[in-house]
Parts: sequence; structure tokens; C-alpha cells
Amino acid sequence: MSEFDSKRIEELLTLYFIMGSTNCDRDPVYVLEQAIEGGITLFQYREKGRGALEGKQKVKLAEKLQKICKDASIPFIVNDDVDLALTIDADGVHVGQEDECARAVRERIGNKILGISTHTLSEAHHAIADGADYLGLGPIYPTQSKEDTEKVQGTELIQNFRELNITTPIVGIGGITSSNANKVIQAGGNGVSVISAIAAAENVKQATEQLKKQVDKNVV
Ligand code: TZP
Ligand code: MG
Repeated sequence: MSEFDSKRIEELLTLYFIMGSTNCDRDPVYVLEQAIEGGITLFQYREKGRGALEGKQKVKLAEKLQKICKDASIPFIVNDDVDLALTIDADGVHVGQEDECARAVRERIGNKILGISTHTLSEAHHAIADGADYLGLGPIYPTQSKEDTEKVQGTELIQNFRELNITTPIVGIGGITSSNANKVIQAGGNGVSVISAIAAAENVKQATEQLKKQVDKNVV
């Protein structure tokens, strides 16, 4: 487990913004600043897809975005790249089933936050045993932001996990907007993670505020 207790992790998951340069048609720095003003609670740097930055450029953007998060007291999570997370002393790492073995990641990152994407009960049990601080469940709805996704799960997956007594903090991902975020929370999610609903919004701050309002209204 990380230095944060699970109550704090649940709070951090409320509105979890994920972004890399390929998700933005504007300066990612501007997008992140606006998203923070709008009320995001956690940020993940996910530099992936066609045209993604690599090497020094990837590190440079990570450091820029990390500084913005630090100044706003928003924990900074790195997707997949454990080496990068350790190099820049990020607050945590998020890995999927196809990435570095979660148990090995936990050993490498010590008490930083560890998030793991899971799609089945068996994956969830393994993730928890490996030291996950939270589970990412999805895609809840169809998404344009990730090509190699598992099948669409609906909010039923979250509800099933809760009914099967999975008490680990859960965040839903995939196609979540201010119109359906309430369903994710009602199903038992502690928060929502989004890429396009914030990164591609015309008015980033306003879109973030709307999402936050929907989640807050439904959190018990
Ligand atoms: N993992 C499952 S769906 C997804 C990821 C990274 C993409 C979510 O992006 P969006 O734009 O919020 O649907
Ligand atoms: Mg991954």
C-alpha cells in the first residue's frame, strides 16, 4: 500500500484527469492548468499513441506537468513507465495487465501510489494481492481515446465487484462525460477518470467543473 490510506485514495479518485500530448490540440500545460482550476483531484501523465513524445522530450513534458501539479497539490501519476516515475519522483504509477508485473512494480516504487487496470474478478484479486491502491475499471462506455481496449463493460462491472465484496477504491474509465458520470458513482465507483471529456473540451475549465459537480452530487 502507498503512503495514502484508502479513504484518501477514494477522495483523490473523484475526478482523475489523464492526458498526454497526443490528447491535446492545444498546449498541454494550458489544458492541465485549466483542468486544475476546474477541480480535478488527480492527474495521470499518459504519453501514448501515434506521435507520442519519446526520450528526453517525454521527460521534459512530464517535468513541466509535474511542477504544475505540485504547485496545486495534485498528485502526479505516470502511466506504464516505472523508470520515468522513479526518475522524476512521481507520486505513483498506473499499469495495465499487459505492462510490467504489478508485484514487481510495487517493489520498485515502494510506497508510491499504485493503480492497476482490471477487467475480471480474478485480475482484481491478483491486483489487490500485488498491492494495488486502486483499481481502474473499463472501458465503461465506448471510447475513441484508446485503440486496444477490452470490450465495453458498462457500469455493471463496477456493481459486480462491489457485490462480490471488493472494497478497494475503484475508478471507472472510458467514454465518461458529465452526462453519464453519475451512473459510475451510483454503481459503486469512487470516481471517474477521463481523457477527452476534459482534454478535448472547448472550454476545459467549464467542462471540468460540470464533471466535478456530477460526481460530487452522487458520492455518498
Ligand atoms: N483505458 C480504458 S478506456 C481509456 C483508457 C486509457 C481511454 C479513456 O478515454 P476517454 O476519452 O475518457 O474515453
Ligand atoms: Mg498500460
